[in-house]
Amino acid sequence: MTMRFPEGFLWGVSTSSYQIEGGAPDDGRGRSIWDTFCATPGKVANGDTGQVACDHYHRYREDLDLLRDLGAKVYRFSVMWPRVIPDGGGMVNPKGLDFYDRIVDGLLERGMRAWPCLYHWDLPQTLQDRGGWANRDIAGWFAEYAAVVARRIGDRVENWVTFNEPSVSAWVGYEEGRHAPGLTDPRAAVRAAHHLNLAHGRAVSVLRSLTPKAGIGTVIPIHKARPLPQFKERDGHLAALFEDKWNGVFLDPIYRGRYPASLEARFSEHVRDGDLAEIHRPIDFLGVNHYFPSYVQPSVKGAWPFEFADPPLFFRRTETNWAIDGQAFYEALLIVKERCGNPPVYVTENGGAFIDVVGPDGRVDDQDRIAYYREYLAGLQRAISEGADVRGFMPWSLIDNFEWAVGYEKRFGLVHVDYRTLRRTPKASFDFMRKVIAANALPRV
Ligand code: IFM
Repeated sequence: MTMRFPEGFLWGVSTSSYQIEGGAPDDGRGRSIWDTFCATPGKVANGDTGQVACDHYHRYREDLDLLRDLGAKVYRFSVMWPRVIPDGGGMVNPKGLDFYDRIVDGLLERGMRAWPCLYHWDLPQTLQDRGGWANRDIAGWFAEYAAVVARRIGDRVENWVTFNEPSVSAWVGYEEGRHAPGLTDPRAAVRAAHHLNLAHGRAVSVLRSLTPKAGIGTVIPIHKARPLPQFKERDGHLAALFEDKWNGVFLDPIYRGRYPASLEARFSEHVRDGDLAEIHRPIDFLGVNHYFPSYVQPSVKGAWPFEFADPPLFFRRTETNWAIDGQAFYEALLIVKERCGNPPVYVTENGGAFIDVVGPDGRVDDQDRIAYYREYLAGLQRAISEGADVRGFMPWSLIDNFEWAVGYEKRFGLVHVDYRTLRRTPKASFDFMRKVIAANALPRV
């Protein structure tokens, strides 16, 4: 007995540049805000950095072979802005572009399609020195960078992704300070959020005119927010506000041409005439990332009247302490259906960190990760059966990689990476996903 996915359902995999590439000093790559953040004592667990990461910059052929062996049809990778334009603007680094050219050709040679993402958090440090996402000029800088990449690889791109999780860049990078650039300035965070949206809109216009045949989308992590069960009545409004902050700020300008009513007052000082029309340009799909349900509780500490709460104890958790709940995934997909008018959706990230033990035979039997995917893929099928227009799924991630502030301790890959030898070993979850993809179905237990 199996549970089938719709005909033509698209299977792929996602990765990101800073998390896997390494090759930091090579071929003229510039410095990113994550290089700076990692070099700042106390910011990243164990002092880990992305200098070498998985050395994908040199071992990309092996990784593309793994993608092919998995049966992936598409690959969402990200382009590192400072590899291509080391100072963010001005001089272009041809060797950096060559690398992404090789990736795209390598995919096509292996029968796969390219979905490059233009921004997965590695901003050139020189642009941060000029205010980064809090500086309105960045919308223009981003559009120029998008044009440089489009001119070089755009003839072979199937779908562009403008941004990966702009909400994390704004809220975690500028307000909470847990990610680069490490600021704790709520007003700058709101400004950054608006400029990330504006940059998206400008890039859509550039990409449409330079690559009219390619599709364009963006990737937003969709949160299903809940009050703690014992405070359902009291905190329901906080969950709604939380979803406005994390989902609505990035979805509503694109799909409704405005900011959520609850947040208009916070945004109005940064929004100029014409901005919302620029952001409200049609896109072809929405990428949805989702990992865990978000529990909220009141807070009087920060700029918002809520904060993350520890989820109820009955949930199983991943190694990053994220509650495992396929029901929340299903609900997140229905949020998109309702809030955005049921656009075409690709799940562009989903997965979990677990303790991966390398057995004496060298194998990693990651049954916890397989159980996680079973539960989440079942939630996905339920959303589809209720009319959500979900067209594809990309697990996070192909290989273990640099997990930002928690360094290399947490592993999300379908493929194990030995960070001493950089040897890749497919885990049991790789075999599981390969079978799911081949059958276009979730085998029942
Ligand atoms: O590793 C990250 C990725 O870069 C963005 N989305 C969440 C993943 C897991 O934390």
